[in-house]
Amino acid sequence: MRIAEIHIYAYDLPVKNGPYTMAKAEVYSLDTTLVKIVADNGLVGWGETCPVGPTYAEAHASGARAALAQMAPGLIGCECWPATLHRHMDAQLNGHNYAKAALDIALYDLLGKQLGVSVADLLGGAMADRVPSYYATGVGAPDDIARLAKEKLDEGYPRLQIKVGGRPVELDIETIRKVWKQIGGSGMRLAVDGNRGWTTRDALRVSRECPEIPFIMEQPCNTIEDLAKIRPQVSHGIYMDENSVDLNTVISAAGTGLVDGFGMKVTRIGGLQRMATFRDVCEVRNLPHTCDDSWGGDIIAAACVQMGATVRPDLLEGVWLAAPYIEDHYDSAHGIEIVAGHIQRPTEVGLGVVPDEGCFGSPVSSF
Ligand code: 0XW
Ligand code: MG
Repeated sequence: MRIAEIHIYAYDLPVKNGPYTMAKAEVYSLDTTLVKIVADNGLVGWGETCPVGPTYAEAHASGARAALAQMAPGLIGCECWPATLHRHMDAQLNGHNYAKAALDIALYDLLGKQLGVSVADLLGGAMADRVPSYYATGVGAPDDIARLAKEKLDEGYPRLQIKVGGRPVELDIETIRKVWKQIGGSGMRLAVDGNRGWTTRDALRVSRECPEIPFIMEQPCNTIEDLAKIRPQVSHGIYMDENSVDLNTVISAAGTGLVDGFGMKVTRIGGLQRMATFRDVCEVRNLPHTCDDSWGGDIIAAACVQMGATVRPDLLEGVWLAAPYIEDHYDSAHGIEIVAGHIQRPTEVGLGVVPDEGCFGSPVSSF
């Protein structure tokens, strides 16, 4: 089976009750990119990549489409195997993992359909058909976030991620304490995500002033050097998110014990093939991690759930989806939803979701 056609689509995903706020970003609507690969036997596979605005990661929506258009002509005729595709993509363009990921996901969807198995099977086999999710709040007033925390606990979420940073650190400390008052003792796990927004001074202060609250600090500061600086001085676990831009960085961070886990995005690491390697590296080092993407609709959601289902359950911190912030589904019959803080994995072949006919309008480019 070889790649015969590649079609690229752009689609807007408005944020329900927006904006969504993080330390360095406020987003109202996300510009997602969909990729359709048609094989020479007529089978179709879908992929997606959707940066959560231009300031979260080193990625932006029109950059994804430009990178895809750069690579696409050189991929026509490529055999439909993941490692082959990655070598062909790397021969066309250096870096740009988040764009390559859309093609990688589409290829896995195609391959699953061809072989009659789900993407989770292609990735090694599902450990579970229902995976845990976690709820991520925005940056907000301490009382509001504490109220939301209780609400999400009652809904059945096993984990909460609260956003901090980009404001006086005293407000972040107050938020952490008020949230813990609501969820402490319930079993709900807590991540405090700075999204690169704290100075090392802020991170040290938060850890010193909240020693009794067992949260993990996710990407508290901007750089790997900052993480290394605070590492020996904090009593809280540190997870790397935005800094883990590729497998090379992850292997160093895991290998040197710089971090205790990862917030990981399928598109940032370069797609499902790279994510499976990441999963295996983490398993060898007993490092917990999430299995998310930064944003996107049913296609990326299905990719994250299929992947998440293959992670050793005690290491899976959860599969985060943008679904609670999005109004519509691409696949009106099999759209991916979070119910009671968990997600049912589609068991149909490939990703298990198929966008409704004409959902994204005409392609912005076709090869
Ligand atoms: C909570 N997320 C998975 C969603 C937003 O894209 C940010 C991200 C994170 O953990 O940084
Ligand atoms: Mg994060």
